[in-house]
Amino acid sequence: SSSFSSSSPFSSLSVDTQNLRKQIDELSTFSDAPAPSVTRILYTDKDVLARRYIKNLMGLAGLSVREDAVGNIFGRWDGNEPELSAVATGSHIDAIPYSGKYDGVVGVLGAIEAINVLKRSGFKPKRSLEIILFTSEEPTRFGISCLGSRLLAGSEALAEALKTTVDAQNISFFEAAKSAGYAKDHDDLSIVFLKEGSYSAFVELHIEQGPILEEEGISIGIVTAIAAPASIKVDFEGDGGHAGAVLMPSRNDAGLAAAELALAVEKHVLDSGSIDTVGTVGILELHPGAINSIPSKSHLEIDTRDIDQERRNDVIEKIFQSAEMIASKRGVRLSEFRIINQDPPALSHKLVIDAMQSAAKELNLTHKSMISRAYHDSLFMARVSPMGMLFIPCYKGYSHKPEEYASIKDIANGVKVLALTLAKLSSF
Ligand code: HGY
Ligand code: MN
Ligand code: MN
Ligand code: MN
Repeated sequence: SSSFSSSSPFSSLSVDTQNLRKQIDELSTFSDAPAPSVTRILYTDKDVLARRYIKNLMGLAGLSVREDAVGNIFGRWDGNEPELSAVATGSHIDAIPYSGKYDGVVGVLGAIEAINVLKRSGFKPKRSLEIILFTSEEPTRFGISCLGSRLLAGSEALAEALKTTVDAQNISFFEAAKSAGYAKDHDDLSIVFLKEGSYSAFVELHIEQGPILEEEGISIGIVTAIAAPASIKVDFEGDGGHAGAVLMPSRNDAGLAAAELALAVEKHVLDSGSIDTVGTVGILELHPGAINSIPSKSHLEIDTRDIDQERRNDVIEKIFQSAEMIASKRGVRLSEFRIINQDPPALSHKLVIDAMQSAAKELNLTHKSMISRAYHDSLFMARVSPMGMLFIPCYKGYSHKPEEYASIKDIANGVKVLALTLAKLSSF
């Protein structure tokens, strides 16, 4: 078994920051938006190029690489006792439209570099170490967040739903997956589900996507819980008509119904009694979308979260009641009110928290416990393995926009803590 003690070879953990910075920049070029923005959507050509880039780096790190039916990618370093359940780490590389180049990427490129750091230090793991690149953490193409990790965590409902899911261009999930070289001979995605006990621990390195660490000058965030996300799709339908000829009293404007519901989302969230409740209408589409035509259809997508799931569910109920009230008041039809996901929060496991804290201490890095208001693949890995997350500061907490930035120094700190955490978790 591998020896691991405080006088371990880890005092000399060295991160190849030059290479890591170059990789982050190179990966960001696989994008459907001009720099500095990044757009990288599931199964597009740019996604496939980015996947190939990561698989190559995994190979160069001496990992054995495999992919599952939906494109979750696994890079494995066999330990001295490969029959034991492995320790896993990873994140995502898909990017929502016009976003940045660090969200998810830090946890994938950083994980590969953490393996290289451990190899350079002469460490040999007892338990195998596995890096996971989760397919489609972002909800952009098929409307469901954490698609790959939900399936790994055994979501029967999602495996079923994907059989009939299409994207905005009416391309089916399976057609898109096949175009990227996946889902060849399967239409039963339960083959993606992880076997019981696949991992003894899972850790994800990620930028904070919030301002706390930078404001307080702290190097490492030890995530203790991940907030409970939910998303809802809503459609209103009215008669539409000519913007000049139809007088106001005889209108049933689907666009105004959507606008009123968006403001109702804000009201219910603000009235929840807690600053931890958030709500966003990030998508609002009007049909036919002509200045002189009264909207006959409107489509909104609502994202609402809280660290307390009861409070969040109460907000969802109030949003539904508002949608019905607005529809009847305005004489429009509420033709769809579909809750896409309504997930519980996840707690990090003490085993992983202790390993992350002692790693940060040994590296003399300031650290603090905190919750994650963003969701991550870790939210679902927590269902099948003890989970933990490491945060590093990011510029003004910016994320999901091109100004997103993390310094290579902060990234290197995260990589070192991740490397040491993996070493600890794989040694017993
Ligand atoms: O939206 C989220 O919380 C994640 O960054 N996709
Ligand atoms: Mn994101
Ligand atoms: Mn992310
Ligand atoms: Mn719709």
